[in-house]
Amino acid sequence: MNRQYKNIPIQSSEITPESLYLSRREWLKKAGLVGAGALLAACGIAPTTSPTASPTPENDQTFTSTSTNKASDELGAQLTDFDAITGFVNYYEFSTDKQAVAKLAEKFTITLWQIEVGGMVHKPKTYGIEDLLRKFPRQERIYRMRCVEGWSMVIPWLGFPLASLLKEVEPMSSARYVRFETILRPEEMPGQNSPFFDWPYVEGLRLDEAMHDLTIVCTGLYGKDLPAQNGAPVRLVVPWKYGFKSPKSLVKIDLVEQQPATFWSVSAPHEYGFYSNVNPEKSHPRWSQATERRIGETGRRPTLMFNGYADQVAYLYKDMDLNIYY
Ligand SMILES: Nc1nc2c(c(=O)[nH]1)N[C@H]1C(S)=C(S)[C@@H](COP(=O)(O)O)O[C@H]1N2
Ligand SMILES: [Mo]
Repeated sequence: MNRQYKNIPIQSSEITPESLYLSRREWLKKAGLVGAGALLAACGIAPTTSPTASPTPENDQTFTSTSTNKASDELGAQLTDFDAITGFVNYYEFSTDKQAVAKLAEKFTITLWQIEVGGMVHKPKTYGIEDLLRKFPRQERIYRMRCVEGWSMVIPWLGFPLASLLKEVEPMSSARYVRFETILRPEEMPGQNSPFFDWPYVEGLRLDEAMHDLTIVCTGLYGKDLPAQNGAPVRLVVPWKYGFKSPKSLVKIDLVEQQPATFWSVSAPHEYGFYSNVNPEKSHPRWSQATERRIGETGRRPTLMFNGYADQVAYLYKDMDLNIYY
C-alpha cells in the first residue's frame, strides 16, 4: 500500500467516476437515496436490461451500466465486479488456486521497481514506475479479458499504449519481436519454487502486435493503482489474445529478431502456440473454446473471434492460417 508513486496524478477527466463503478446498492447507500426508483429518477441512469425487468439479488451484485457512460465495454457489457477481478486471478507465481492468490500477494514488495527496455534498440532505457507514470499519461481502457480456461471479465484498466514506450527507445530495423520478462523472486512468490515450470514467466509479441494501439502497459484498474494480485506495479494487457499473453509484474522488455519462447508454449507446447489469439473455432486440445462464462453472469455466451476486436486486429493475420499459427 505504501507505494512511492501513489500521488502521481492521473487526468481525472479520463477516469470513470466512482459512482459508475459502485453497485446499485452501494451507490444508493452513498447517495443517501432510499429506493431504486429514486435512483433512476434522480440521475437518469437507464438500465441496460429491459426497464421492466425486476431487480434480483444477482442483478444487485452487478455494476450499474448505461449507454451514456463509460461503465461498459463497447459491446455494451457491464464491468465485472471489483471483488471478482481482484479475488479470482491467475498468477502462478503465487498459487495455482485463483482464490488463494490475493492473500499470498499481500506482502509482495513493489517499491523501487524498475523496468528495463532494451535489446535491438538505439536508446535502451531503464524506467522507474514514477518515470513511466510521469512520461506516459495513463488512460482508462475498458477491455474484455478472455482466459483460455473459458471464463471472461470486463475490466476498466489504466494504462498507456506500449507503442509510446517502444517509440521512445527507437527499435532498430532488424527488430521483429518483443520479449517480455517478469520478476523472479521465489522468496516472495511461493509458486516459483514449483519445479514444473520454467521461471520467470516470459511472453512475446510480434512487433506489429506490440505496436498496435490496443496493446497497453497497464498500471491500474478501477481508477486506482494495480492491486498486487493483478500484476502490480506494471503489466501488459493484450485484449484480443487469451489472458496468459498479458504478463504481470514486468521487469524487462527486449526487442529481438527471433520469435521468443513463452512460458506456456514451453510448458505445454502442443496446447499453447505463440499467437494465442482468441479463436472460438480453434479448440484447445482438451476443450472447446466456442463459449465462455462471463464472471458475474449465469450461463455461457459465445466467444467472439479475436475476443470481439476483429475489426481492429484481423488485418494483422490476413495471410496466415490460424489453425497453424494458433
Ligand atoms: N506473471 C504472470 N502473468 C500472468 C499470469 C501468471 O500466472 N503470471 N497468468 C495469466 C493468465 S492465465 C490470465 S487469465 C491473466 C489474468 O489477469 P487478471 O488476474 O488480472 O484478470 O493474467 C495472465 N498473466
Ligand atoms: Mo488465463
